Amino acid sequence: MPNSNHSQDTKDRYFMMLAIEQAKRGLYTTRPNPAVGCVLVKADEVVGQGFHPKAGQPHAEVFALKDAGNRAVGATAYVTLEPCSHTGRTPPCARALIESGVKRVVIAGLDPNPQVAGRGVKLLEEAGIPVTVGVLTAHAEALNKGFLKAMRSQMPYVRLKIATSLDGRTAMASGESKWITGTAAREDVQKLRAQSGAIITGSETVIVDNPQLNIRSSQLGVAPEEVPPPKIVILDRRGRLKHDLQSDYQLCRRSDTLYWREENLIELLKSLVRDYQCYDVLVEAGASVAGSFLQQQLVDELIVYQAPCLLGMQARPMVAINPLSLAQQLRFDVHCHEQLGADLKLTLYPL
Ligand code: AOF
Ligand code: ZN
Repeated sequence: MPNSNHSQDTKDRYFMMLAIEQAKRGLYTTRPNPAVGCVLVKADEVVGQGFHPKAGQPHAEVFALKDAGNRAVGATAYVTLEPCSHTGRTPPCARALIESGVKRVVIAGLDPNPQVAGRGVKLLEEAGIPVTVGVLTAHAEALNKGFLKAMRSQMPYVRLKIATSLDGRTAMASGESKWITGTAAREDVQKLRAQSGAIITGSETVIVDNPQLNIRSSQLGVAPEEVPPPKIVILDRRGRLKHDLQSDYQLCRRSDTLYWREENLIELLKSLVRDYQCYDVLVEAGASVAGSFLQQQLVDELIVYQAPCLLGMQARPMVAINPLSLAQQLRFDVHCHEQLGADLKLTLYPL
């Protein structure tokens, strides 16, 4: 807890960190809304806190104001996203803050939602409340990569997840693949799924693996049934999953399955944002789908779970790409590496 000797900047960062911790509590349940947290501080003490739990329910600021009661008067509000100015499913938070009597507002970053986009700050300033923008922006934005990218560019944030051996193999030639990575890595995949509005897979994966692609983890901090189920998209360009076959495969039986029969992946991604409000997209598929996404530069983040084993030359490779020379290689920046059980997790950004 900062004391009176600390500078205002240090205090602002500290309390914004607490607001970010609040926001994280909604990470798996707010879709398609962003995860947002709010902390109210008076005389260096937290007097109220809250987060946005679910689309349709009140926003973070409202919960924090309720928590603080009349202690909100004269407090500083720390919010991880610009308070909204629009009447959506709930009334505008900027108004609620003004009416509560807070004396200052600190926000991590502006809300690019065209319905807000600076108007929240404007409302507060017009009411005579000083606003500081830009405290721990990157930290706060890391929670809402999909929402932010979709609002800014109408394209989703695409994560490509691949589980491989040391020699980059994802299954034996027969298709056998359960399991190459251990339980800790597979639990981590549950978090990726729970963050995603849609999961894209290929018909080949459905036929060979019959995956469930469901959320069943007890490690999310919320019950799996609280997580809005991701839409399942099956790339089925050759129409191999005919209607009469559907009952044989678990994914095909899900009512929210979308079959995509076109070649155009960009159109699919745009449609997921525009028609389904899916802002975070996870690709879990075989080598050819993974290769298409990479080669068309549609991947924002590559996540590789690498098991310390060798599966050999006959086993299936991780991506079907065919660079003709070293100059055509696909390269990445290693953003993060960690060990999960016996396996490695690499988070990479395409260069
Ligand atoms: C805030 N605080 O905690 C969140 C905000 O449909 P609604 O009424 O829930 O509005 C959703 C939009 O509000 C969402 O797209 C984003 O722009 C903003 N989210 N704003 O002041 C919050 N979650
Ligand atoms: Zn709001």
